[in-house]
Amino acid sequence: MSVVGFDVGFLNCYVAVARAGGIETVANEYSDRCTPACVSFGPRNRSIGAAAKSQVVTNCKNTVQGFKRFHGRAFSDPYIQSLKSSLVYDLAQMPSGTTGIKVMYMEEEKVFSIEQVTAMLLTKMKETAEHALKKPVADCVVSVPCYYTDAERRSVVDAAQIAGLNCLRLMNETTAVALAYGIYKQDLPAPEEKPRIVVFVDIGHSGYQTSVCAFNKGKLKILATACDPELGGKDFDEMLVRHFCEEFGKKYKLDVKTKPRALVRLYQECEKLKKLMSANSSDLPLNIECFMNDIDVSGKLNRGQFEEMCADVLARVEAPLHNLMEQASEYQLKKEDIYAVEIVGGASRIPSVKERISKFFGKELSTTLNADEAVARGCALQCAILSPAFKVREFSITDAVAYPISLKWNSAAEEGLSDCEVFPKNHAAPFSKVLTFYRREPFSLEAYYNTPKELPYPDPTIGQFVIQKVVPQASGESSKVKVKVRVNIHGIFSVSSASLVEVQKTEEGEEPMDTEQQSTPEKEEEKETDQDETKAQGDGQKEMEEEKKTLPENEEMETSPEESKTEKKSDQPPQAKKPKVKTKVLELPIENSPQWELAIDMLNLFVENEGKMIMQDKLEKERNDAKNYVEEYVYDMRDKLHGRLEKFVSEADRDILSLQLEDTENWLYEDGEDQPKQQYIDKLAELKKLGQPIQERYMESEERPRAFDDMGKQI
Ligand code: ATP
Ligand code: K
Ligand code: MG
Repeated sequence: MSVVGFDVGFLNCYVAVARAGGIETVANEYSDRCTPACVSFGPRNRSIGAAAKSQVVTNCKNTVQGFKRFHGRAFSDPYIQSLKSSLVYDLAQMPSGTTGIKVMYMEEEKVFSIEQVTAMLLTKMKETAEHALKKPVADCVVSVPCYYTDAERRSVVDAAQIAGLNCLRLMNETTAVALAYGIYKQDLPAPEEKPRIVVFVDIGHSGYQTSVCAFNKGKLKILATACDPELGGKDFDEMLVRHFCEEFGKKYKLDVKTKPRALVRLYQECEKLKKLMSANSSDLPLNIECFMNDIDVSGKLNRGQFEEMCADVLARVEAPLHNLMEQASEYQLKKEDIYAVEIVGGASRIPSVKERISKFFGKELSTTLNADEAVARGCALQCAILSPAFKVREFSITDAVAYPISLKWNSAAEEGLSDCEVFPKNHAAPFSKVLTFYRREPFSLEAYYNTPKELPYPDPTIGQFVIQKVVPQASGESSKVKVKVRVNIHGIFSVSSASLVEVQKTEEGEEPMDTEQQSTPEKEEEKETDQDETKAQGDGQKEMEEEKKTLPENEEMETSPEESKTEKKSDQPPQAKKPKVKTKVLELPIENSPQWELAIDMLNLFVENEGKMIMQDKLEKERNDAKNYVEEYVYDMRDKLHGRLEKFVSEADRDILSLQLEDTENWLYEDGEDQPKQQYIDKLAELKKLGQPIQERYMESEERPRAFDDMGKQI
């Protein structure tokens, strides 16, 4: 049982673990807590994280960055198509229609799905966690932007699975931040008091997310979220790159856009310049040597000029805040009710961004959280809460549905389609609801987002769900079919179960009536699956009851006139009535076809392939290590033969070994540059045949006086 949180950022990733009673962000093999979201493909292996980032310039066509935005998207998605031209590497269509990346790997052209690429990154992060915890890692919580749709979320869950992880929860990034903020606060209002309202803002490299959250002792509830999925640090970089492309075009007659390598370098330098500008308002230089065509370029910029050229980007900071406060007003909340505005994310360090947010709320911003690590820490905290093996303070987390979800179906009563909204915007999540239909035959439900304009995604379809094996009652009447729909712990919609209530005639031959025997187990089940939500949401159950009265049943009234009667009865306490009829509840199979779902056989294949690639990387590392040992031995021995080993070798032997070392060095740069591991092992053994006896003689002579010393002491 591991407790790990992964912040999979667009640019920067962080790993947090629970260790020694606390949450800790852990460093990778470069002693860096930040791991770049970067994967590079080579002729013999993959490099992931920092090792990949160092190849962004040298192996640009096969080094993949900025792929977080490809999740759950069709290759034909206009957004993907619009990105294609700005990428240095190639995209390709997967057989299923989703987005893949095309690279040279192991000297072959390969297409990897986005799930595979993110899995590679997660593999690296998993290793970092395993190294820190010194044990295998599987259970974890992974962050996603709160604006992710179902398809995007499912794609990330699959990626975690490919990496051999057991993702206990996909956690919205701002919710993770809220948890990291709230769980240690000792002074939160009591449960019956007015909650403390805090706004969280996360501006990363690609996305801008805000949420308004209500805290009471032991719980948090996300009331609303608002985002701009296309506003982040990269947009500022973009403006700088555009500016310098123009400037260098004029000044040096260079067309930077034609040289991917130069462009990648310019992006790197512009990002650095942008960061420097957060701390300096004076003129700052940008210099790149041998930029293009052997030309060195230089330029300079100050913060005022930067803000001017980024005016359009900065102008977009306010809109999500307006949107957020508009939603908050539905809870009768105004700006004055906000206790604090906490900001995180790298781009929240840009002074003009901070100014705008601060001005909007009319208050100083709080930076009490670690701007880079809060998301990962929140995820690790959530993992600790979900882990039975870990003791944490009780804390209930209620998230909010980002986009309203509706169902549509073919109406049994009238011709044509019916629909209803099952989860309005900002409805508590995770959450389950039971809908009742009266049907004689199998039927299908289509789930979709009913506000396509609000969706940063082209396709409002969530998926098709067919309720199978529905049959009429023995009497020929429609059967009562209970369908449970839910937004699960990952924020993903599903039709989780369906059952048919079969009425068996009693001795008196009485007409069927709904009894608690059917409804009670369902409610109990609800509590089990969504414990957090029922605890956090006192009114959750009530809302579900309302749903029952007003939603699909109304539509089916005509076909079952006793319906309203039944519902009223079920409001009475269970003990009040004894069942008069026998009923049997039959579980119905559901055919789930969520949009852009990764087929199970593909998923299994990807799991297998990831294992193979991990093995390949390991073999390649061992091969390289074996080669390095030879190289080290050559240099080490050559020095020592003329140093401390000199006295312990005959001149003739020394000449032979020296020659052998020189030959080996030459070999390493020529034929020996790229050989199987065994070749290096053999080579080293060969050298040691001559070298080892010399070293042994030296060791002996070193030991001898010491041995005498020891003896002397003994006597
Ligand atoms: P996302 O949250 O969109 O997935 P991410 O989590 O990878 O992305 P962060 O690590 O939060 O993003 O932020 C990275 C961005 O912040 C980069 O654009 C980086 O240049 C920018 N950034 C970091 N430090 C500073 C700074 N001091 N001044 C300005 N920008 C900064
Ligand atoms: K991050
Ligand atoms: Mg982030």
